[in-house]
Amino acid sequence: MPAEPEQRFNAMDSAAISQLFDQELQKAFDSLGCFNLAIFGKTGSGKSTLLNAIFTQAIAPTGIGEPVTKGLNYYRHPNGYLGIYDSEGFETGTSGDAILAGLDRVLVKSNSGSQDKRIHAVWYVIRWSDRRFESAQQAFVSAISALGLPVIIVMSQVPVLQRDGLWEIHPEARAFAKYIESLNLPTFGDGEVFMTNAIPDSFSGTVVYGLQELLDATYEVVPLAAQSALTAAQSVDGARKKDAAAAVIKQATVAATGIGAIPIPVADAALLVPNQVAMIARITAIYGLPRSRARTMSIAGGAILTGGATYAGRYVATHLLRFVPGGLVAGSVISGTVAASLTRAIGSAWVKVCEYALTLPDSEQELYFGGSGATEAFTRYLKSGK
Ligand SMILES: Nc1nc2c(ncn2[C@@H]2O[C@H](COP(=O)(O)OP(=O)(O)OP(=O)(O)O)[C@@H](O)[C@H]2O)c(=O)[nH]1
Ligand SMILES: [Mg+2]
Repeated sequence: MPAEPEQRFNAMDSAAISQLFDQELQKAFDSLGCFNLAIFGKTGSGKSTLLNAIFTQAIAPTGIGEPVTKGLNYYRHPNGYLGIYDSEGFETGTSGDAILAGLDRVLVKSNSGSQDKRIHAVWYVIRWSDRRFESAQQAFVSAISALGLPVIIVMSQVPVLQRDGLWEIHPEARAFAKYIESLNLPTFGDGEVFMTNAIPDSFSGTVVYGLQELLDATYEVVPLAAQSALTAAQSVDGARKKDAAAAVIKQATVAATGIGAIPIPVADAALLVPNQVAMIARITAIYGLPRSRARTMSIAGGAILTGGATYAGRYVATHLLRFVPGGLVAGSVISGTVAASLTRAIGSAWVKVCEYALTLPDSEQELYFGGSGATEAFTRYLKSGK
């Protein structure tokens, strides 16, 4: 009797689980949709650097961009959830006019069907050390707003120190931001300027600053439908990913309760597996882990779920049956509860695996999921969570 869950589970082998995981991961990425950001600012203002600091994996800085108009390219992240309209080497004036015309065409197209390239937010980047915000730049910002696009003004490369736990922003950067704000441009927060520094500098002691605030402002202008994609794409706000993952786990837990309510004497781990596979695929997508590595992910996912389900079977066999010896009805009621708590445990353990993977450089992520690292960590988290 105690061996039964494992035997039933074996009917769905690791290869089948891997395949299912592949499909579910694809589905999970697809259902996130795409968040599209347009980023403008003079050449060297720090646009690419800012993008790299805020989003999970770098968008290729050169090459594969799709030209929208002269000076404006569209890049789609390989995971599909992030699109960037980048105005590389952009200056105002003639090229500004060309870009506005290009933007207008993008808007017309996305209003007439092609939703997945719709622009959700615009960042206009001003390098603080330029100390100038020309009238042509102001006119450009106003013109984008007039197209109906939400613009957020970002000041980049701002020197910020941290002394005794307090932020110290370069007073001249502050003064420059105040000046820009006094123009009351028709942008987010009535011309509010978001001061940022995207990379730390050990020589001057400058620290990373303002990325969370910029991201929060961006969430405020982005429609609900594109927020899940933004949550997956960004790497600054771990709490947003955690919340989104918690919602997925909750859904899967409810589903597991239903599956477990079928009057069988022992919670059948194999019956829970498809639901759990879908759950970990959706969590994986929320963490923005590379779809390009879906194959290794899929193998890891198979191994992990085999481990998780076997563990689940053993848990049921050794713990549950001791308390409810044989009782069909009582057993089925409890098996629903157990199915739910096992699913929750698997989801929470997988969140920890993803959180850790996100701290690794891209090349090591591959090793982590391809080797035994993720499987071992998952089993460890699963055991410690119980
Ligand atoms: N210290 C510091 N340096 C930065 C920051 N942002 C950009 N830089 C530096 O400024 C230079 C230009 O940054 P990019 O991100 O390439 O600028 P860009 O706006 O993408 O320029 P184009 O692609 O030519 O339009 C690089 O050498 C960066 O390392 C920042 O926040 N802090
Ligand atoms: Mg660039």
